Amino acid sequence: MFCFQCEQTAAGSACTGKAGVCGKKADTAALQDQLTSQLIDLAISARGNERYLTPAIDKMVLECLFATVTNVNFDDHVLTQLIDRVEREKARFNDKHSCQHDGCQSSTNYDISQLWNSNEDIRSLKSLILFGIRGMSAYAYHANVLGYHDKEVARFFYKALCAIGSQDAEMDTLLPVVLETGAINLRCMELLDKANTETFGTPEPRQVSLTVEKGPFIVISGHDLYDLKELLKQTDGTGINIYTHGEMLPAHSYPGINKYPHLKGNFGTAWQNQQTEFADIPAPVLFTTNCLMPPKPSYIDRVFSTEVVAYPGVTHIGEKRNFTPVIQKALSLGGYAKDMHFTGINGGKSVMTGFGHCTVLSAADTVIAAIKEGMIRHIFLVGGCDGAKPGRNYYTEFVQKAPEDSLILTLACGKYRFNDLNLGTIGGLPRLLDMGQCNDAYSAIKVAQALADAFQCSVNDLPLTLVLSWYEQKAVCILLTLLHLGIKNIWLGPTLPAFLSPNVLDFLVEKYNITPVSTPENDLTKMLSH
Ligand code: FSO
Ligand code: SF4
Repeated sequence: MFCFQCEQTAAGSACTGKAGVCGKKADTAALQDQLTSQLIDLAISARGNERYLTPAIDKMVLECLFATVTNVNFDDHVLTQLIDRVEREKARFNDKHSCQHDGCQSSTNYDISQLWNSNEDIRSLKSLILFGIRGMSAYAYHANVLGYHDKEVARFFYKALCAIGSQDAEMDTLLPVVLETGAINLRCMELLDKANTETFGTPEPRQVSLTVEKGPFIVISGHDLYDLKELLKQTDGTGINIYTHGEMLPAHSYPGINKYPHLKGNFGTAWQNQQTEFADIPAPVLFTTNCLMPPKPSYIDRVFSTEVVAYPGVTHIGEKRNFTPVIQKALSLGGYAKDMHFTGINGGKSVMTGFGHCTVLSAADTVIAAIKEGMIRHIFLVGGCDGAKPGRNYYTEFVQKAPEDSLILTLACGKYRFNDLNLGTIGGLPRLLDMGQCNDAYSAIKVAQALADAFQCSVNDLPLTLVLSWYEQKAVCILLTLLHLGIKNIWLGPTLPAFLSPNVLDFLVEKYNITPVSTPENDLTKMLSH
């Protein structure tokens, strides 16, 4: 196998043995490669005939890309079915609309291993595109589940797949597609923000308890708010309480979701701690998206999955979302006999969430006045993914050492390193503002743009520093969005992506001044001296 798409890749270079660090086996990796190759073939076949692409084909493409994101789908049977579906779709498409475009016929039957073995700069740029669209597919998928579609977003997946499959691509033809991936992802995050807020209301700040009350309960993880809403509806009046986990935490801030009184709190911390945190809870866990780690035998019978998440031996809940098996499991396990007062990793008993762009912008005058009066010296966006590497303590220390006259915005699962800390208030606002899930990077961008407008300067000239942590492919598409917007001076860690070749990295450093994180003390000194 060859896979280097995530931050935990073996030895910081690539997973190549019998299994990846994430637990993905070589056979599964081969099927994911085959699936990607098929998608590239389909996109090449469709070039010039896009008008014949149907919403059903678009949906299938999203599912297939999403199934290759890290920690989503480990099930060879499901991946084989997806490959068959793409194969059938491609054959049907070719039968009906054979492509006349120059070079198309010779380009079909693409083999992605050509990419892994190609020139390192071309491989690097094509990887940025491929991993970017894999991440973006998840956001488009969640928006689609809520009935929101965008033709431009849907079409771009084919364009990007064609670029990955092109035999004669050069750096200067691939770079614009890399940045276009960022531009389209911005549109896609905007679509998902609209889908979430129009469906569930505008997020509002909420204090979320980390206590699990006695009695039966279900833990729900991942990003899909629709799954949570359906689960809340189906458990209403059953005596079962619901707790969010990982990236589902910000769901507490949506009025259409927090209106259910049996949505009680949040259980556990970031995704990489699940194998210990789930080992002995008397309750089932439902995974709606990444990040699923291979469940241990001690609890695999309590794990359930929905949508594109799959793992051999884990019960999958179908598209109709009949959660009866999860509900029955919760009732049979019965939950704790007494209230359990869990804490975050720093000992806090609750966490705050819900500072989306509407809430923060409604306080924009306060923030602007506080910056002008010198009460807020600097704003840090400390956002992104968590992961298992010890170097990620950087982010906890960074937040602890950031000066008291700084405001800290955060989003995605990296916040579990520090979201239970009490950092006090500044200008009447909590110093630590959780803007939501990784896709709520859209909120952070809106806030940064509003501040830049207010100060009549560019985002790069604001007293704002982005300190990002990455793990998987959604972080890649978000990073590309920031580059598309021309945002410079991003600090990135805990290590740089293995798929950046030295030349591509040089380009990013030169053009955008992307800097790897070092130590919180050193970095803070440099950040505050600008
Ligand atoms: Fe991924 Fe990162 Fe959203 Fe986490 S981008 S790893 S579970 O922050 O959150 O999906
Ligand atoms: Fe390795 Fe990450 Fe690929 Fe898993 S997803 S095989 S850990 S690079």
